[in-house]
Amino acid sequence: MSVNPQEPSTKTRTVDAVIVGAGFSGLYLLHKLRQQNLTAVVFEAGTGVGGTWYWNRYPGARVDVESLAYSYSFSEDLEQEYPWEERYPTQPEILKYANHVADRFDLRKDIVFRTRVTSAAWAEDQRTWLVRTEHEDAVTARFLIMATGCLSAPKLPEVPGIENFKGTSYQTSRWPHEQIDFTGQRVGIIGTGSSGVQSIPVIAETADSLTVFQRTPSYSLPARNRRLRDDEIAAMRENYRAYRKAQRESGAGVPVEVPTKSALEVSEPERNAAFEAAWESGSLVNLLSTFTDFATNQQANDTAKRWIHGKIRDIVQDPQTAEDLCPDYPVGTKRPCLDTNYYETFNEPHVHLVNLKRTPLVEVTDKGIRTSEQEHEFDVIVYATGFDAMTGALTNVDIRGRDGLSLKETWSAGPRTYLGIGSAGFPNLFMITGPGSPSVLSNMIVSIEQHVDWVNDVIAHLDREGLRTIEATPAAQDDWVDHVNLLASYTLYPRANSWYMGANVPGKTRVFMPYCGGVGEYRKKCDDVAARGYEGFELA
Ligand code: N01
Repeated sequence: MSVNPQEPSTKTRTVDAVIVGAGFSGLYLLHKLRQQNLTAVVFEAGTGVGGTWYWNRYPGARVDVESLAYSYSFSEDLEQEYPWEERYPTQPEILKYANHVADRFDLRKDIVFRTRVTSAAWAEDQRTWLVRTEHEDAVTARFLIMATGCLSAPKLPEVPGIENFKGTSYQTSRWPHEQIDFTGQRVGIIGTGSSGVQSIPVIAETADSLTVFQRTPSYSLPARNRRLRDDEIAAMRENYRAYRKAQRESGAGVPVEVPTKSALEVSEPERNAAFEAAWESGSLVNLLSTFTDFATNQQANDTAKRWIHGKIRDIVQDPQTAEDLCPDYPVGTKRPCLDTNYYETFNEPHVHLVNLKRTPLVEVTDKGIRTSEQEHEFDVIVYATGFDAMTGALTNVDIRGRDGLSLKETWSAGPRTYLGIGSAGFPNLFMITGPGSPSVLSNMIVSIEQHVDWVNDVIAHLDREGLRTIEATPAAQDDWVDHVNLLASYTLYPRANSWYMGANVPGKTRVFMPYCGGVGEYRKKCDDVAARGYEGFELA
């Protein structure tokens, strides 16, 4: 089936699978399904491929996993030939890679761009999905595969007056395609998660003034980014198969030395040396795996917290600003950041920090931002205020399963999935890196490839066996949700108001959404389920 990407068609048609999203998941899915001689159409809201890396074009945007590890493993030729340039590639470099993959595997002809999927309804008599788009496309498909990403439904701050601002506003996750010049501009930015932490130093380089509105500070490590050396690229290429195996068996999709000691059983100098080594390495996983009990024991975690506070106080000259930048929740329970000159930027005389815990946001005015203390006037406001994570992109589509069951309503008290792949009541619906899978706690590409391979295998199995449908059983789903919650309850994760918990979206039920048992364990579970004839799923 061929669709001209520039001219979204309005004809009703039938394919084996509708894929929603042309990011790293959607691209690989399309490639895999085609290899099975299945027909698929991908609907993509953007004008190009790349998903996260298409939308998040803000200054300073980079990935926090190293390029040689944050890349597809399915094609050895691609792996051997792709010329990565930097340790932590920039957004343009990653987008170039996504485009290269789309061209190399001739994927574009089955992608309909500029087209958002609005609804999908299961037709029991046909045992197919009817998928509709904003352009009135209607496609019938045996399988609906949501490759919509975990951080793709953006949210603005819940303050009145955003529309009243007379200057220019930008949202980090909806950044314009052209270069923005901040020279001579008074800029205000709301949000200090990864997007804020990465963009603040770059915006500060040219802005006349930059005022940072912080509700919750982040823990951030210096990325120590650099150009890759030829010898390290060659060494990785030589060793890629073994490295990929180690990735798949690891905790977070990035192989690291597994810690053997508690933070509380070593001397303070030994502990501090371990933290210093992680800080110097410029790697988040190194920090998070310094000790065995970092994620589970408050006292152990406090040692890291105090140590990082010391670093912040060493770097930031103004004592009040330094205190305001010190987080008080356990390290790692909100996603930590990797930065280049983040804390240093607050030593610049034209950069100011506003602590919203002391002086909350009141409104956006025509001139700028008003807190409980004063009105700040700006030419530009940047919103780095995050996403309705993990569920937003799924529930934004009106998905109706058996008997008109609404996914959004079914998940109103928190997402319910089996393995983060399927959901009871929604036959032949697959989620790539859905809630209940390791997803955001891992190197996303490792998790994406695992889900795509698993989904592809189960579709092949159904076809081989002459079966039409697969659906999670309510019992298996309940057990899985309980298991995911139980694992989270052993950790410190639930102690922070994070987007992992849905705490950043007012009214969203608080539940820890990802599976925190590690990608290696998770993969074993998925393989085991498949080996037992897709145990926990009903096949018919
Ligand atoms: O979003 P966030 P993000 N009033 O939700 C604040 C990945 N990522 O786009 O923490 C005032 O982390 C909010 O405050 P609080 C990565 O997984 C990766 O930065 O809710 N402030 C917070 O400070 C990351 O974790 C990379 O109290 C408000 C900020 O806005 C995830 O994406 C780069 C507010 C939002 O931070 C999301 O990151 C970028 C309000 N009403 C992103 N509402 C890399 O790979 C929100 N905030 C490096």
